[in-house]
Amino acid sequence: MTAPQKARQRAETLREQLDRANHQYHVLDDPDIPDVEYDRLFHELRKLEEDHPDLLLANSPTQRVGASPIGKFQQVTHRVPMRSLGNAFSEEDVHDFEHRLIERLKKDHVAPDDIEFAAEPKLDGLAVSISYENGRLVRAATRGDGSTGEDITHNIRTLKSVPLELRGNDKPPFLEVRGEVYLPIEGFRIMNERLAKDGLKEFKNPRNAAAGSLRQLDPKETAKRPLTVYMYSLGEISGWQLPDTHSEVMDQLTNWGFRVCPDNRVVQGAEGCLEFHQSLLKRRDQLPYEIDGVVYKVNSLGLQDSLGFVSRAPRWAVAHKFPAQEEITKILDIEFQVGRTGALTPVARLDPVFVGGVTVSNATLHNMDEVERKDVRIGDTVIVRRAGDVIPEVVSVVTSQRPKKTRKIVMLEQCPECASPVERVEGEAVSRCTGGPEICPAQFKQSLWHFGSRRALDIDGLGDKVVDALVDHKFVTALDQLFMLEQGQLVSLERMGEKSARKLLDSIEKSKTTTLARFLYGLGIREVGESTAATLADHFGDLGAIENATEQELTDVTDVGPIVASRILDYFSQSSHQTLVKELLDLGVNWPAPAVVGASSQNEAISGKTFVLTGTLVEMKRDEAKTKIIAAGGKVTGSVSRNTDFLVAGENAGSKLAKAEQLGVNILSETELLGLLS
Ligand code: D41
Repeated sequence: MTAPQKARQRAETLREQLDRANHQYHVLDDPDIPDVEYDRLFHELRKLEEDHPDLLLANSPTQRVGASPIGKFQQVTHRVPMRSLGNAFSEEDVHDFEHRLIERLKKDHVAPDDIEFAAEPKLDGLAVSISYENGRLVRAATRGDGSTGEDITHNIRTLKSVPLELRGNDKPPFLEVRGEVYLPIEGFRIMNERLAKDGLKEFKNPRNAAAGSLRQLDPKETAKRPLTVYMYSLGEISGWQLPDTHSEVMDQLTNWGFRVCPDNRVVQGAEGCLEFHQSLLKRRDQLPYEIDGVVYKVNSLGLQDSLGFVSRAPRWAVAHKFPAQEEITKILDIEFQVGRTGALTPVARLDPVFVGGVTVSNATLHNMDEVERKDVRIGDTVIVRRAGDVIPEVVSVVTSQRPKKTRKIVMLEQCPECASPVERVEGEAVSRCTGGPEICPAQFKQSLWHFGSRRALDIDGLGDKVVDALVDHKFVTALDQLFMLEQGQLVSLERMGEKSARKLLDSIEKSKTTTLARFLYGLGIREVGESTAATLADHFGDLGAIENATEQELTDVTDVGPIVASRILDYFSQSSHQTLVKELLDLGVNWPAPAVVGASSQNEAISGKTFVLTGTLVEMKRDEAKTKIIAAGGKVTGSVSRNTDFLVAGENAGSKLAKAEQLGVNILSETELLGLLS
């Protein structure tokens, strides 16, 4: 072989290897070579192409960011229009949708008993069209108004999840695919972090960030953004035999090397659609991408043809929206809520608004730094967000709608609950009531509620209403008095019958037998959260040792730094706390003595190992599993990393499972976990 022949062959091999590595990494989320190896191959190819310019091909992996900035975007006409989607907002709308389909198909004498649907998450990104001639990417365009979009070929080429060259053998002479370009939530977070660090304006949401990234005139800018894409339909196509169903088309797109959403499902009838909607709505906050609903498409392409289009939307598809997570409303007033540690949180009283599926009339402003950063004032029109079960928050002010008269928000000088002075420690974002739970009823109520909460003493029936009543009636003025309550006192409370009083007393009695970790956590020592409490309990084994520990002994414990240590020392140095703890023990609060170190209660399979729990567990609640793992000497964390020893995957496990697989973390089923625990 001559030298130029050799170079040509080497370049070809390198291109194949790089394309394959790209596909593994960006489409399958399953990298199979290390980054450094990719870089080596990439640089070798680039060098070869520099030395032999005749070897350079337009679709070489080195040419993704080849183009220079353009002056403006060219217009592109979609020969097959990009349709829009009709909307459904309720279950009834979905049943109506199915009903319309059946009626229409009956007329054509093709009505099936039960219609099969392809159900897909509806990504909140930007619709694009990408065209291939003889397997090569030639053009990409935005959806625009559906008939004309903008040419964004140079930007789309920078997305490594988009093949420049179709994979496989069965390549049509012409193929147009359509999909949604979006920013994964993690990518959005990283991008905003970078912008903030550079003192630049952050993007409001992943959708805006994706749109802004695609509309860059310089592809080098687009290449810096972690954009990706899921394909969801075909556009124009020639010289290729269509399969029978949409889901088969999606399978073929996967074969050609495109990314297709792994959460797509084929379901039966409106009922199947609604189940899909519900299960995805539940998982909404765990998904690695943002969605604003789901899309149902009649799966049979033959039926799609019979149904056709009405104005600009197909009759055979509908978008079933999720409740909006953001809404606009007005701030009527600001109040300050006093938390367990005295922190004063500014809370906006809102003109009630339906958002995230419920009516919201209060939203947190977090702290005064946030109030200033967002420049929120009373009277302002604001965007309120309620995502999942998170407390609703004020996101930003709609400054264009600011009335002439607004009132600035100022921190109080006195606690609204007990009139003690409010202080703000230098360098901290929060202001605090200095009264403490002994003086401030708000702090005491929160402490009491915390003491009885699920992860502390777990007292069933001690909700915030009952806590308020007990404190307001002065039945409980210190934690220990909880254990002196009597039936007569309880039934004298509003909305408390004989039966619920009995039940509450029973669960208070039951809560006396607990664990050292729960008890410590329940005391509500600042900076001592659930996991620190567990570590302390584990390390010291008994309460006396913790009460009498020196600073040195405390900081010797993993994860306990000087601040946490000083909070613990501070807490137990107060005589009121010493008395309280003694009282609680005298009243019968108890926990099993610690196992002797090295004795048989340590579970070897679990002790010292780090676990992550994901998905729905069937046999036990996640909390329960967590408690058991910790009790067996293991650790439970929230996210998968190289330090994770086991991922326990329940039903519908999602991104954490994928990540664990990628990192080669051991994966356990719930049954296997139970096996280890027993
Ligand atoms: O995920 C999406 N955003 C999505 C959008 C999807 N999964 N499927 C879609 N299917 C269509 C039809 C049925 C018209 C092929 C769509 C869209 N359209 C769409 N995106 C923007 C406007 C319409």
